[in-house]
Amino acid sequence: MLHGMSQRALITGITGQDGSYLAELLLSLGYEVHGIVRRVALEVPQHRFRRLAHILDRIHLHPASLESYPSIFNVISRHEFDECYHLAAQSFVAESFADGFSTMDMNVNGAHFVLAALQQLQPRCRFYFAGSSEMFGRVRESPQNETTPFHPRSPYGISKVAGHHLTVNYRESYGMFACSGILFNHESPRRGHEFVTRKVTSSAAKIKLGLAREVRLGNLDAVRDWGHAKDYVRAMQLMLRQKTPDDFVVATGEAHSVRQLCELAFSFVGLDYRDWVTVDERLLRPAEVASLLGDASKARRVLGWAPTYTFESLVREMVESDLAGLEAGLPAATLESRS
Ligand code: NDP
Ligand code: GDR
Repeated sequence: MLHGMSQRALITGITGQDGSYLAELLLSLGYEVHGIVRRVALEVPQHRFRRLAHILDRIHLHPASLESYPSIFNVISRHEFDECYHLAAQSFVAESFADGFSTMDMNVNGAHFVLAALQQLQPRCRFYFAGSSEMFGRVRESPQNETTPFHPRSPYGISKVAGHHLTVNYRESYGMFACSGILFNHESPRRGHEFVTRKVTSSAAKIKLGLAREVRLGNLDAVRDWGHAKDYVRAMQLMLRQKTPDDFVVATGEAHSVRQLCELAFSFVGLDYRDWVTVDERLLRPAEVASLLGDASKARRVLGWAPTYTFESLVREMVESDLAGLEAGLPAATLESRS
C-alpha cells in the first residue's frame, strides 16, 4: 500500500459491464476507485455512464484512450496506484471480423501502452489483464485449463493472445506483479445488447410484451460456459491479492448451447422459442468457436473462488430485468443501469 489506509485502483474500461461491477466491488472493499474513459463527441452522459450512474459521485474519472500512449501515461503519472485492472477493449468478437485492424490496435497496443507506462512510472503497481477463453478457439482439449494451448479463431482472439503474452513477458522481464485472467463468457443485466445472452433475454421480454415479433440469431449450436459478471470480477480482485502473480482460468465448468439458452429464456416468459427464433445466415461468423468449457480448479484451489450463480439463475435475472425495464417504459439503451 503506497498511501493512507485504502488501496487505490485504476480501472480501464470502467464504463463497461465488468468495469462497473468491479468498481462497485472495490468501493465496497474500501478502495479509492479511478477509471479511464474515452472522450466521445456528442456525449450523452446519462447514456455513456448508465452502468455507473449510482456510483458516479464516489469514483474518479480521467479522460484517456487506448489509442494514445501519452493519454495513458498522463493518467498513470498523476496518482500512485496499488492495482490496475486493464479491462478496456474492443470486446465484440463479430466486430473483430468486420474491423480487425481497430481491434488489434486497441487490444494489443492498448495493453502494451498500459504495461509500458506502469513499468516506467509505477513498476510495483499490480496489473490485471482481461484475457479470454476465445484464446483457446479451436480447442485442443476439453475442458480447457491454464496449460491448454491457444488456437484463436478471430482477430479478437489473436489480440487477446498477444495481450496475454505481453502480460506474462512484463512479469518475466521486469518482475512486475502482472496476472492474466483467462475468463470464460460472463453475462448480466448490464451485458451489451449485441452479445447473444442479452440479445435473447431482451428479445424474449420484448416479444412477451408485444414489442417485437421475432429474433434473428446465428449459430444455435455454439456451446459456451456462461457465468455471472458479478462472480467473475471477484476473481480478478483475488488474483491481485495473492503472494505471487499468476494466470488463472475462471469458468463455471458447465456448458450450454445457444439453443438451450433460447429455450430457457423464452420458457421464463411462457413462450416456446421455436415460434420466435429465426436463424439468419448473415449472423454466422467466418470462423466459429464451436464449443468452450472451462476448468477453474486452480482458481478454486488457490484463490478460494467459486461461482454463486447457476446458468438458470443468471438467465432468469436477465429476463426479469429486461421485462421490468420494458414495463417501466425505459428505452432499451438505459436498461442496463437497473441491476
Ligand atoms: P464491454 O464491451 O462491456 O466494455 C469494454 C470497455 O472498454 C468499455 O468501458 C469501453 O468504453 C472501453 N473501451 C473500448 N475501447 C476503448 C478505447 N479505445 N479507449 C478507452 N476505452 C475503451 O466489455 P466487458 O466489460 O464485457 O469485458 C471487459 C474486458 O474483459 C474486455 O477486455 C473483454 O474483452 C474481456 N473479456 C470479457 C468477457 C465477457 O464474457 N464479458 C470474457 C473474457 C474477457 P466505452 O464505454 O467508451 O465504449
Ligand atoms: P463471444 O460472445 O463471441 O463468445 O464473446 P457472443 O455472445 O457474441 O457469442 C457467443 C456465441 O453465440 C453465437 N451466436 C450469436 N452471437 C451473437 N453475438 N449474436 C447472435 O445473433 C448469435 N447467434 C449465435 C456466437 O456465434 C458465439 O458462438 C464474448 C465476449 O464477451 C468476448 O469479449 C469474450 O472474450 C468472450 O465472450 C469470452
